Amino acid sequence: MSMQACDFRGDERRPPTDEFIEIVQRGLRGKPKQLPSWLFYDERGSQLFEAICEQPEYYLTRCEIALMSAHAADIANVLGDDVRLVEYGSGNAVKTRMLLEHLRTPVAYVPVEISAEPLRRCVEGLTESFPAVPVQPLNGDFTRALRLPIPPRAPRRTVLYFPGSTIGNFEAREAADLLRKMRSEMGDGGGILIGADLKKDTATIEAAYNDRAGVTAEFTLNMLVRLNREVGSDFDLQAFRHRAHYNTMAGRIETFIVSTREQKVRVGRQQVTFKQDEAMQVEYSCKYSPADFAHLAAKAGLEVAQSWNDPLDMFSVHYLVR
Ligand code: AVJ
Repeated sequence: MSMQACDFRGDERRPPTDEFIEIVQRGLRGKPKQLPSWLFYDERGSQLFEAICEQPEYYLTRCEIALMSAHAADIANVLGDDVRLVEYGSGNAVKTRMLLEHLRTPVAYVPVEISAEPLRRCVEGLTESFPAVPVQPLNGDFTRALRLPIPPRAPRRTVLYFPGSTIGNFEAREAADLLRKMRSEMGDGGGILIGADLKKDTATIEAAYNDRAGVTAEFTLNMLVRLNREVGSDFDLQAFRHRAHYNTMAGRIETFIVSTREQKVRVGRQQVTFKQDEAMQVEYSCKYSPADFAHLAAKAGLEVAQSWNDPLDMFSVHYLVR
């Protein structure tokens, strides 16, 4: 696996077939049409996401790793002794390893991952590198209430680690709901260590979601490949294209699949009509100033105890407490 592999890999992040078709059809009846972002992450999509992380324009992963290189020791100090580290999404490792290397006496590492195979690989890799740290994998959906395994000894605190700015994929309401759920899981003395991409100039952000090699475009259009295979649809891949633009007012990248002509598509037993240039919304990636993030945290009853930026001030990591 690549050095800059990523956090968000859920090829099983989908409901069983009937419900799957129903969700897709409902999204396509919406105005505007819409498809859920978890559709990205089938096996091919997860590979493409890893390739995105290696594109020169996609600064997020590189900068978060640079941030951890610069500050992991300080972060570990703030988290303190006897931490139980619960990660949302099983880390490929790079950033998690940097943290574990500096935590003095971790009680346990609990990767929460919906997809069994990446979870298994994570456990295997981490156990090999950190034989002294008990790994307690949890195969499940981190957006739902978690039942954390009983730790091998009493932790001083439970810290939920949510890197990658994946929080940015949730709309404001859902993001606050997810943080509120995390707040209850971490308990009274606990905390949340969370990555958040910073607001910056539009050109830099838009380039990250429109790489020259076209990997992000392929990642986006892979959704249609997946629908053709799994739902039984006949999207013509030549007649749709990727579009990602930064909405300055909302502070987020908005990704669309755009129909290049007027056309009809069969989706299951349904017939869906597209106008020329009609856009289907497929993903938001929110960007946060430090004040934005503090505001989001406050909505969930949390405060920012400390923040760190990478050396180029592109990406941030916040430590949230009650
Ligand atoms: C893994 C969700 C953080 O939003 O930047 C990358 C996913 N989408 N390029 C992001 C993504 C298009 C990524 N996250």
